[in-house]
Amino acid sequence: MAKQTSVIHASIVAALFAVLGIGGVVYGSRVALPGLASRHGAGIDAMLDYLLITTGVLFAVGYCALAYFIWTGARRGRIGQRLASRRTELWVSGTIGIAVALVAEGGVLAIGMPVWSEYFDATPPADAVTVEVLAQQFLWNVRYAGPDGQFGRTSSDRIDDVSNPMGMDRTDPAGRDDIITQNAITVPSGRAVRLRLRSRDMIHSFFLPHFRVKQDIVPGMTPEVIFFPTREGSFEMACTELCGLAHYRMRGFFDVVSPEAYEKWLTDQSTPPPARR
Ligand SMILES: [Cu+2]
Repeated sequence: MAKQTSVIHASIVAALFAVLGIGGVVYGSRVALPGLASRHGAGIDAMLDYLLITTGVLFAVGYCALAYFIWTGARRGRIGQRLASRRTELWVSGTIGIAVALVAEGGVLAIGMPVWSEYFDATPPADAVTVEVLAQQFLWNVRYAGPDGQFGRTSSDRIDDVSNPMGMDRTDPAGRDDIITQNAITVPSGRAVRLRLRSRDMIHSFFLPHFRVKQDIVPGMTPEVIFFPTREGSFEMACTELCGLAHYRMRGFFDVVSPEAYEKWLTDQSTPPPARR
């Protein structure tokens, strides 16, 4: 009788864990990622789906095997001999280990390498919109080249938090028409976006969840990312490297607008506001 009760208890606990595990996967697969808005992002999503499904299946198979051996092993009175030779044990576990690694790593390479080359190694199209992003505690400085298409010179010794956050060289004519904003990036739809990322003080990480764009920014390095937005809208931009107490304030917006709205936005930024009477 006592044995029956303990079997019932064990079954209830096992069922509870199974419900938690499966429920977690079902819930997580719905809330994990926000709606996709970039071309290369489809490949990243495919890779995540592949990993979730294959490792999920391997996990389930592994646990079923474990349950089977516990079930049959518990009924055995005593273990009198090895059930398999040492060689067979090595061979079986080695084969399973290599097969699992091939499924997981091989799949990641097969799906991931084309995405990697599209995202990091692609030559930007001639009409790509280039935007410079300079991270600092705790905001994003954003710069556009302006009508002349040339970024003005900058240097770190010219940086002044209030009057010159990006360290612009005011004597450089190329920089006169540069447009500077904070915590907001606007780009037109239908064109590739090329982001040149820099950091002023410490490691930040530029994150556009809808675009599957995430790039660490280490001071002294200028990583670039190229991606192609696939829909218009206003999307969240965040820092995803805990960079200090006010890290949470590094939240901004990445707006993809129609080409006409973008031209108007550029003109609005370039013309100084009318003087007040
Ligand atoms: Cu940060």
